[in-house]
Amino acid sequence: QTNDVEVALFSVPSYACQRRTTLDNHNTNLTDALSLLAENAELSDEDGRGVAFRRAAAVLKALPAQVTSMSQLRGLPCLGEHSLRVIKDVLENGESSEVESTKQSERFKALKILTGIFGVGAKTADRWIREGIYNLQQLRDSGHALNQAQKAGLEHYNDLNQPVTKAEANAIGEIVQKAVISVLPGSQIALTGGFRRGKLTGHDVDFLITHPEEGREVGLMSKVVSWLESQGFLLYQKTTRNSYLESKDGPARPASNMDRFERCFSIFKLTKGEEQGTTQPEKNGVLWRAVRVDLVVSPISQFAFAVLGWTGSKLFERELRRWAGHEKDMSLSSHAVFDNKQNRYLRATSEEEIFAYLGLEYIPPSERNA
Ligand code: DGT
Ligand code: MG
Repeated sequence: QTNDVEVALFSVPSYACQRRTTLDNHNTNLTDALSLLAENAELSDEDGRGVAFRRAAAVLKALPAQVTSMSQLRGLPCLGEHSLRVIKDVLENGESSEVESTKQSERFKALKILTGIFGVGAKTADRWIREGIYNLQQLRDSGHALNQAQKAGLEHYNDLNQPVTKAEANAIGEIVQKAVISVLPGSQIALTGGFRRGKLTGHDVDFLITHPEEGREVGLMSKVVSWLESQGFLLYQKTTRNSYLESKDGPARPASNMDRFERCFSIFKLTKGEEQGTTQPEKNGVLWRAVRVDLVVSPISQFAFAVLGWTGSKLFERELRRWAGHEKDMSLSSHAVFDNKQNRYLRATSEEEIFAYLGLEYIPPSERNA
């Protein structure tokens, strides 16, 4: 007889876009810990560390079973010294001391509260914290001048920090659908973001809008927004103009990973009961709630790239672009893919074609939850 326990070794490819990652995560104890450290790094302007923790968490999300011992991790990619230390702590002690101390730190708590305000990013939150502002009341009392987005964010703080359900996303989808066909018959919408990946809740609802005839989508956003406003559906909106046409450096090389589609950041006023299947009683007699909604308009010629780019997850997108650049000498964006070797753009009308160009097995949205 032997006391050797057979330890299953997992094998995982190193880019998240080479893996199938469903929502069925067998290692939430570990991925929650690593995700919290990633979030803390991102909120502290340490993006490199943030990505390292995100990559480590994503590897664990892709495993077919729960990890119970460090020896099972041998040979897995993306697990750096720091991530391994956190994992070891959780496996051996049930929790990570670094995660627990981060969670309890006044700075982290304040960053979470302040960036929970729509329109407030890590930089602004950090500046306020250095002035001694740690919560909403201190912010209100400080007399700081807030921009329109932040005012709306503060006003609807509780609603916007309550997860959006799939039923609510569907209800908003029907409203957006009605808006687009009212202002331009034949227009089409696609639900993107986390809900397209099968998530049951989200922090917002993301839609892509297009029209099957190239060029007809020009001017569409302002008409859709006006329609929604006239019907009383918008509590706040800010539309940013597409700068793609004016850009000199080409669609595959945006200044950052922000793309150049015409985009509307909005806060919807969703009447309760408008979503199907809710049994929720109205609270305090309030008959509606605020929901963050992002609208993006894409010309049909770029639609497949836009759908791929807006479906996420964020890490999956980042890994797709890294794969394209490092492994295929191509530049991928939400507009196009440029083949540096052939010195030309490659056309695509479906996500499947884009994966094929990149030499990747097709991964459906429900398996992009890296
Ligand atoms: P959520 O909303 O927190 O439940 O999760 P997601 O996955 O829907 O994340 P979200 O809404 O922040 O973004 C949806 C996807 O769209 C995300 O995976 C990456 C992409 N995305 C977000 N903002 C931009 C942007 O400015 N440009 C491009 N190209 N993509 C973006
Ligand atoms: Mg989303």
